[in-house]
Amino acid sequence: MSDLKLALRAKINEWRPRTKALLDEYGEVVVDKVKVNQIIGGMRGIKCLVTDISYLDPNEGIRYRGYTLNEVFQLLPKGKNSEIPYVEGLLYLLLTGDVPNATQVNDLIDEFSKRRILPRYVYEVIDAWPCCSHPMAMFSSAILAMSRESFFAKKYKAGINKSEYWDPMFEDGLNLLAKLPEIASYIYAKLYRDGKRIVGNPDLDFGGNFAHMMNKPKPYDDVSRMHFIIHADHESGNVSAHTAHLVGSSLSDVYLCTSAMINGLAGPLHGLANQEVLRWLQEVMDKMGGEVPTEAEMRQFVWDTLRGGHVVPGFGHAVLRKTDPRYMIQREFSLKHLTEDPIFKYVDLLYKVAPGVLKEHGKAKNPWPNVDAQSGVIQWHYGVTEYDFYTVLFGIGRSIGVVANLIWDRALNYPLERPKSLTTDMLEEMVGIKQQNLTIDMPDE
Ligand code: HAX
Repeated sequence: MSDLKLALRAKINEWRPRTKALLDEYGEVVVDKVKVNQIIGGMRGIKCLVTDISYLDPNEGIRYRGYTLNEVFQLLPKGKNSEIPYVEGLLYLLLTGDVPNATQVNDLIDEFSKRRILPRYVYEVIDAWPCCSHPMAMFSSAILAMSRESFFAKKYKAGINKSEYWDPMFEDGLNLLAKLPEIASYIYAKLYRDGKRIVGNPDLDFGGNFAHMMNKPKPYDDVSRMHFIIHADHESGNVSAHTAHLVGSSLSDVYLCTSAMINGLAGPLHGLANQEVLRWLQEVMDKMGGEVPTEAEMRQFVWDTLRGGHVVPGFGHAVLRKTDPRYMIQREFSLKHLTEDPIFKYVDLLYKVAPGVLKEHGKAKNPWPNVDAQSGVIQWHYGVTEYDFYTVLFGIGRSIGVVANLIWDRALNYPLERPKSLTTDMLEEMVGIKQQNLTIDMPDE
C-alpha cells in the first residue's frame, strides 16, 4: 500500500469519530435559517454542506486545508528548475491535510506515471465526435466512457463493507487523475493539431508531462502547474464541486461524478467564463484595430456590454467580495512574464476600470475580478490560442479537488443528498400573500 494511502487511512480513522459525534450528539443544533430569497436565489449562502478540503472566506479567498494559496505555493515541494510546486504535492495536501515532503511527492509522481496510460477505446470515443464539437463535451464523454474501469463499482457489486468504500474510490480517483492530461492533450491534438498526438513521458510530473504533450516549452510546465493548483478546489457549493458531490451521494463512481461536474463547469457563468473573457477582449481589440484603448474607451466598452444586457465576463462572484487571490497569483506571474503582451495590457486596463463601472452600475455584489479574468490571457501568451480549450484546463485542475472530496465523502459515509422542495403556492402562503388550504410538510421545531 502506498505511503499516501496509509497516511490517508490513519487520517480517516482519526476523523470518523468527529463526524459521528456531531451527528449523534449535536444533530439537532440549528446552524442556519433559510430565507425566501435564498430558496429562489440559487441557495446563496445557506450553510448546508460540509467539506474539510477547502474553505472560501468571502474577503480572503480560498484556503486549501487551512493554507492560503500563497502559503500553498511556498510550502509544497518544487522541481529543481521550477517556480511552481508539483501538482502531485497538492493532491497529497488536499487528501491528508499534511504538507508532503519531497519523497512523498516523488512517490506520488511515480504512482501517477504508472496509471497514466489510456485504454484504446478512450481515443476512439474522442475520435467519434463530429467536427466543431466543444472540447468540454468531448472531455466529459471520454471520462464517462472509463466508468467501466471503476473498482468502486465492481467492489460495490461484490458487496464491499461500507467502511471500506473510500479505498476503491481512492484507486479510481488516482487512476482518473493520472489520465486527465493524456485525455486533454489528445483532445487538443485532435481538434487543433490534425490529430498529431505527442506520446507522454513517464519521467515527467503531472504539469511537466502535460506541457510536453501540448508541445509547449518552458515555462508552460509551470503555467500548467499553477493553473491546475489554483483551480483545484473552491469549497463545495460551486456548480462543479457540488455536482460531483451530489452525483457521488448516490454512490456513482468517480468517472460518472467527474464527467457530471465537467458538464456543470462548461457553463458560461462558471468555468466557460475564461474563454468568454478572451472573446470579449478580442472584440474590443478588433474594434480598436489592435490599439490599446484609453481608460475612457475601455470604460465605454464595459458600459456597452452592461447596457446590452450582458455580464462582464471574469468579474463578480457568488461568494467572494474582493479580488480573487487566484486572479492575483496569475497577475503576479503575468507581471513577471507577460508585461509586453498586448492582450495582457488589455487585461491590466480592464482590471483598472471594470470594478469602478460595475460599482456605478450598482448590480453586481462583487465588482472585482475572479480567476477567469486572467487565466485565458496566460494561455494565449504561451500559444494556446484556441480558447474553447481553456475550460478543459480548468476541468483538469478542478478534478483534483473533486476527487479528494469524493474519497472523503465515502470515507465519512455522507448520505444521499436530498433537499426538500416547496411550490410557489406554498411559499406565497408562508409569507402571507394568499391563504390556501395546503399542508406544508415541515419538520418539528
Ligand atoms: N457583469 C454584469 N452584471 C453582473 C456581473 C458582471 N460581471 N456580476 C454580477 N452581475 C449582476 C448579476 O447578473 C445580477 O443581475 P440580475 O439581478 O439582473 O440577475 C446582479 O448583478 C447580482 O448578482 P450577484 O449577486 O452579484 O452575483 P451572482 O451570485 O448572482 O452571480 C456570477 C455570480 C459569477 C455568476 C456573476 O458575477 C457573473 O455572471 N459574472 C460574470 C461571469 C463570470 O465571470 N463567471 C465566473 C465566476 C467564477 C467562476 O465560477 N469560475 O468558474
